[in-house]
Amino acid sequence: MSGGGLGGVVPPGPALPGLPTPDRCLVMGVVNVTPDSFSDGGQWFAADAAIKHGLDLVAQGADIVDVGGESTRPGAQRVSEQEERRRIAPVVTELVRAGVPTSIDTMRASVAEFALDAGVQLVNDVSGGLADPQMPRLVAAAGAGYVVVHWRGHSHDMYSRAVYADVVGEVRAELTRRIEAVAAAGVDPGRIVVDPGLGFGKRPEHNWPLLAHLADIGRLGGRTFPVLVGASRKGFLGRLLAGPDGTQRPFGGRDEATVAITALAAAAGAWCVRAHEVPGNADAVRVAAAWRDAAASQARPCQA
Ligand code: PMM
Repeated sequence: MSGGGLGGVVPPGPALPGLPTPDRCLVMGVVNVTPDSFSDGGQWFAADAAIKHGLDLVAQGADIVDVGGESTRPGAQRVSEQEERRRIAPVVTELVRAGVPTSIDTMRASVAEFALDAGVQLVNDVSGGLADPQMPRLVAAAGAGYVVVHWRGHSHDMYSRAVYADVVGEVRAELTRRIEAVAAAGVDPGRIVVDPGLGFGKRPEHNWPLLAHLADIGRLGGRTFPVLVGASRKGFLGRLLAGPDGTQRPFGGRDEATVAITALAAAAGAWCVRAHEVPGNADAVRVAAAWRDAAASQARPCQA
């Protein structure tokens, strides 16, 4: 499929160790164990609440639960490594113990190492291995899946780097370099997932072309990688849905637009979508799969 149009639906990406392999786009539910994440900060900051929330997301249809202990909202300052580990430790431990396919959302190898030892299947590194040079080797040694996100720098000044002449071409070129680097560090390319990093060093107008060319985001250096999409509740949706006076739609009013993106991303062949509110997204990926299957089994020439 060229350009991510809906005419040429491709099947979901290959299996990753320890993760579910249904014949549809997966849903990754988000558990931010932070006081300050941009859309749900503070809601699941206590370990008990975070664990319960993770289990609730699975009951609602999440295939994977993504646990993070550091906010990456625009302008965010970093937390200490010790504090990040303190936040995620009981949550990943309990979710893994409960048999939940779990990913750790961290840029720090030491935090990922704790989570991998606890049994998580996937490392979700929004810096694509740039923030901590130890990360790719650690993931390689563990044989885990690795989400390589497009990123140009930490959140405190990410918009200063949001300058693109050709956002799709530049994101693909930079992701290709990151994939080469993490593969050179020993990560099996068959365990890499790529992510355009919506909102990370990108202004609203940069996110839409990346979504519109989703299939191209996964085709890098002669291989096709599974693609993860993290659009949930992000600022570009708030901007799209702004009121007549220009006031952005608040976070809680962006879930329907998130579901719309999920349906379109799944139809365009995304491997997984990352979402805060799971039920609508779990429905959307099933709708997209049924649509795709009907298209495949009922292929017929157009008749006048
Ligand atoms: N976005 C956020 C956090 N982690 N991980 C991936 N792979 N892709 C994303 O787009 C992404 C992410 C920021 O959103 P949040 O703070 O609301 O969870």
